[in-house]
Amino acid sequence: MATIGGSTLSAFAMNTKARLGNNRLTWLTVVAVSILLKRALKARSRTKLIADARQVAREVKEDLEFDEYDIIIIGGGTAGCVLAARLSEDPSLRVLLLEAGQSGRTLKETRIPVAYSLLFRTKHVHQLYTEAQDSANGKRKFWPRAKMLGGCSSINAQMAQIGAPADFDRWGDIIDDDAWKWHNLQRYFRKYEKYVPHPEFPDVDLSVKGKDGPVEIGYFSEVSEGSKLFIKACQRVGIPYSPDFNTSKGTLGVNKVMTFIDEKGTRVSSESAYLTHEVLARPNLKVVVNATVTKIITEKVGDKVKAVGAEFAKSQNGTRYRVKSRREVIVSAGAVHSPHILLLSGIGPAAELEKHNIPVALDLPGVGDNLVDHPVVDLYYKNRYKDSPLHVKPKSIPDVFRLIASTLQYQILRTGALATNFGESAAFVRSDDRKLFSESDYPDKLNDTTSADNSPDLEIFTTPMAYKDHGDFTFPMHTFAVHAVLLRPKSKGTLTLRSASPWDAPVLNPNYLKEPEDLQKLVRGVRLITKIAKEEPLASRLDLGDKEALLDSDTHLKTDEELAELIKERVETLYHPTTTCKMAPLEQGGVVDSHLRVYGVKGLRVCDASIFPEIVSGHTAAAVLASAEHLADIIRSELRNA
Ligand SMILES: Cc1cc2nc3c(=O)[nH]c(=O)nc-3n(C[C@H](O)[C@H](O)[C@H](O)COP(=O)(O)OP(=O)(O)OC[C@H]3O[C@@H](n4cnc5c(N)ncnc54)[C@H](O)[C@@H]3O)c2cc1C
Ligand SMILES: *[C@@H]1O[C@H](CO)[C@@H](O)[C@H](O)[C@H]1NC(C)=O
Ligand SMILES: *[C@@H]1O[C@H](CO)[C@@H](O)[C@H](O)[C@H]1NC(C)=O
Ligand SMILES: *[C@@H]1O[C@H](CO)[C@@H](O)[C@H](O)[C@H]1NC(C)=O
Ligand SMILES: CC(=O)N[C@H]1CO[C@H](CO)[C@@H](O)[C@@H]1O
Repeated sequence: MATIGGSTLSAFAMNTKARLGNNRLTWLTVVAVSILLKRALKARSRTKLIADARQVAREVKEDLEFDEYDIIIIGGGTAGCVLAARLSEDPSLRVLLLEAGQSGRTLKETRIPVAYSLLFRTKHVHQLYTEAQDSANGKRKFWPRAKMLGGCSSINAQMAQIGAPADFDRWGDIIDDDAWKWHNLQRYFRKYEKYVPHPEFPDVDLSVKGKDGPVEIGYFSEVSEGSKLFIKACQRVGIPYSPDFNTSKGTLGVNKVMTFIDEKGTRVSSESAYLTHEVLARPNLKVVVNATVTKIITEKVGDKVKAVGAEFAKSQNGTRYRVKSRREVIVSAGAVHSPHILLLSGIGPAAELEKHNIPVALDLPGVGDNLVDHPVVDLYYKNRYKDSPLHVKPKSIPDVFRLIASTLQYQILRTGALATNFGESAAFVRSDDRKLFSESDYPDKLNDTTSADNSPDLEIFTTPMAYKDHGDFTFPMHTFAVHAVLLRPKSKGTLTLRSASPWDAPVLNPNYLKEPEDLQKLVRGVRLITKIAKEEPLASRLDLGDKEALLDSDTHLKTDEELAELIKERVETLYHPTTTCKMAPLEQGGVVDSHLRVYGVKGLRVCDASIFPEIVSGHTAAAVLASAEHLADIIRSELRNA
């Protein structure tokens, strides 16, 4: 196991070494950095996690009875950890959590805010790709999804932004249940949250923040000078300062983003927040790692289908184990894997299942439909002051010394290059804001896809340096990057089976930019970036005189048609797929009802980003955490009233 201990150097050090070659000085620095980080993080291995399946389950053989639990949770990700912790608060419920990967918090790349992208190409992350995107120059896009406890909350950019309040009012309208509307749902954001005040941000209204939830959030990440100046430049182009993106008045405005980072400068994942020593010590909770669920077991009861358990294995040809559920199975495997598991279990569009010879347990057309994601386009600028954290991926001996200095700074002060979450400042705007996009420049009236007049459809955010290929390509010079995100895309896609094997990734097609108006809105977003970049005080930090081809120094001179070409070429995922098991009425393609019960199957629910009735106009982790807190309450009250 890749613990932070002993002689095991993690991928962090290995990556560094791979880049530097094999000389003795390099080795010494790598060892030094590793030891420092080990001391800095004091991570302990999770002794209570169960890796030996025989402790909790029986092999699939005809003559065996199977181990029984009240509730089986599939996937120990962002939602799964919340559900496991909250449901096991009731000592009479026997809860089993099955997670495909290992512990996330024992990997130091998940603890150090800046380091997460180093995990993307490792065994701790599902290496997924979309189909070729017809409307985006035919490219396939890399879609990393975490395979570890905490799920994507262990590898995300830690931006703690909820979405707009009206997004949730729309959820409530779609499923016709006020419990999902903002005025009710906000209590679950408060429930998971522990906002820790920061002296530099006195304007946050503490009365509307959670105080004693398990998930610490605040302003404890490092912010580069460029990201600070971006906030000022945005105000000069007409984007108001927002003291706190939470507001019931809407989320429009610009500021530094709050982060899922604690006072000690370490990432807060749903594993680190919810699967504490105390929780793992509960006799009624079993958390199994290295357990990939291959299907949900269903039975026909009269004319009803009932979920009665799950099958899992460690690897493709490993022993299959089976467990039984007395009450229910909750699928929390994320927006990619939850619909995948339902399809593998015969729950989904009948024609799709028959194509792969999977016996149809229930024809449910919505499974895998409505796949939607936030597309993002990056613009790259020169950093004139050469103070970007380029050395976190060292390419020279001086870089190595800078990395050691940053490591010491992180260890002692919890600040510096290692403490940035990368997504530092953000502006939330509307593509129909006439102050930003004048009628003479943009006469077209685009369809409004926002959730309300004060909700955004574009986000512009900054990173302290530029990258491509999800961090695989670092620029050879000091840079600063600004990114445009389409928050309410009209384009939707599908998730279907590649084969009947649980070990083959599903076919993913988000149909990026398929709807022409999505592209038009992104053109406005990119145009806005070019204006902000030319505005003081940011402009003098960026060297627009450098005509290096990798940079966007001249992008402001491009026509809208040229910007559209740039967008089609560069568009990538912001890693936010949702809505593949949509909470909506059955006749509108819904998969789950307002209690997240799968239509037509007893004892089966889904809870994670796949149930979003619509994608939120912000970052997705917060809404996943709140949905899981909400479901835990729903289940407990059902049990009380049973
Ligand atoms: C790189 C990246 C950056 C992001 N940045 C941000 C950000 O800054 N802010 C933000 O709010 N959101 C961000 N997001 C998105 C956000 O993290 C996700 O939307 C959210 O965490 C999803 O939660 P989930 O519970 O739906 O799924 P996940 O957290 O992905 O959990 C799914 C879990 O199920 C497990 N699993 C899958 N299949 C099986 C199986 N067959 N058997 C057993 N277990 C299985 C997986 O291993 C995983 O642990 C980012 C995501 C990524 C990947
Ligand atoms: C899980 O499996 C991997 C790969 O087979 C192995 O390296 C690791 O030690 C296992 N995890 C645990 C907690 O046993
Ligand atoms: C599992 O077995 C199949 C054939 O039975 C083989 O093709 C495959 O490579 C094996 N997979 C692994 C991971 O060993
Ligand atoms: C708005 O949506 C309608 C219906 O989907 C479509 O016909 C129209 O072309 C869209 N308008 C723009 C400007 O894209
Ligand atoms: C819904 C909510 O929490 N809104 C509050 C967010 O913070 C601002 C102050 O910054 C308050 O005015 C809102 O009421």
